[in-house]
Amino acid sequence: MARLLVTGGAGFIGSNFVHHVINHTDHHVTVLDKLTYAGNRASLVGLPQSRLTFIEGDVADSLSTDDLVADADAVVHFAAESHNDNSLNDPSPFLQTNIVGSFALLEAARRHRTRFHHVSTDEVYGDLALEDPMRFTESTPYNPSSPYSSTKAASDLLVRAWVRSFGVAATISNCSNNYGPYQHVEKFIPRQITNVLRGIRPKLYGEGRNVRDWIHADDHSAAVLMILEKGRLGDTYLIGADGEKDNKSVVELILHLMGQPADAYDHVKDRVGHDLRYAIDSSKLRDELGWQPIYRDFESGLAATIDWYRNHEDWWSPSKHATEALYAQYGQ
Ligand code: NAD
Ligand code: TDX
Repeated sequence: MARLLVTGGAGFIGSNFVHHVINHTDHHVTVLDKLTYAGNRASLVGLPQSRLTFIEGDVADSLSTDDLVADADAVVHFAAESHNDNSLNDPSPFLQTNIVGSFALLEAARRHRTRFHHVSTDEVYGDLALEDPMRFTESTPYNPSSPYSSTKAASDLLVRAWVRSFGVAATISNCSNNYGPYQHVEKFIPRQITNVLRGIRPKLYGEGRNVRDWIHADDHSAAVLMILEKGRLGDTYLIGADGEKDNKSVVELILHLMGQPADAYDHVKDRVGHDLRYAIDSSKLRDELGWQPIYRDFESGLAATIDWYRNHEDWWSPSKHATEALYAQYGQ
């Protein structure tokens, strides 16, 4: 049995990963999470106490994280400030957590020779034109657009440097847009679902032509676990499930699945510097490690996600009002 330290395990993808690990392995999980506005202990409720330890703390606090990294067989690093819109309004916490926090963890992994996996995003590669047949691969040059994606690019580069300079046993994964349960209501899909549940019209940035490559969070979790167990040290793996959709189509599908008219949404102010399109070629992960997504049908995955939000209003309701108040402040 291995001992995993999962940073950001009370967030969206981190909590899905903890559920996945507990359900599919016999590893023990220690979650280290600062419980920012995006962290929620309720996302870990129901998991067996014997398999899970929760520590509230900051990844950038190197004194308190050192022992946790020393005690772990592997660190899976999800903790981050993750929302592009927030990074445009106040970049500072993004630099602190995504760069200084990753640096502190890498130093601890170096000291204790702990296996390290860094969870990152396809946004480090910038964006693609709508009509471009190309997709991102592991050799696409870095070209991030937002404060968020530039801090994720910076932390990827720190990991690469710590591998090469200090021999840290690390891997990196860059994944596309996730959807599924436990995602904060600030993000596109849960925002629109919970808007409809509250009788508020969904909000589409600009014309809604921007394309995102959707993957279910549980498929992301399975890929991260596989890279942790079988990935080549020092390597980067792209994770994606061939799920390209433009935002307008996603809003229309949510409205359709929730029994609303197709045009019952508002166009609002576009995001500054809004990336046009992300698309992942995950051949390396599929060919070398044998990973395959299980959620291949976006419509049924989305319908299950809508059901989850419908049945878990107690989970999302406490964040909804403040989130919409913040969007209203920025005209979105
Ligand atoms: P999230 O915002 O839902 O969760 C982030 C978690 O990290 C929260 O629980 C928060 O409390 C915690 N956290 C924040 N700062 C911390 C700190 N200083 N110390 C300890 N914990 C801290 O984010 P998410 O969407 O689950 O993303 C998780 C990771 O996956 C991020 O690294 C993100 O860049 C990456 N990623 C996300 C997506 C996506 O679609 N959401 C896609 C690809 C990669
Ligand atoms: O209300 C909205 N209306 C809208 O049209 C919101 C919140 C978003 N959008 C658009 C912006 C994007 O084109 O929807 C798309 C998705 O937006 P987000 O959910 O904010 O995700 P994105 O900016 O694409 O980034 C996400 O995927 C990559 C995650 O938040 C990142 O953490 C991850 O790295």
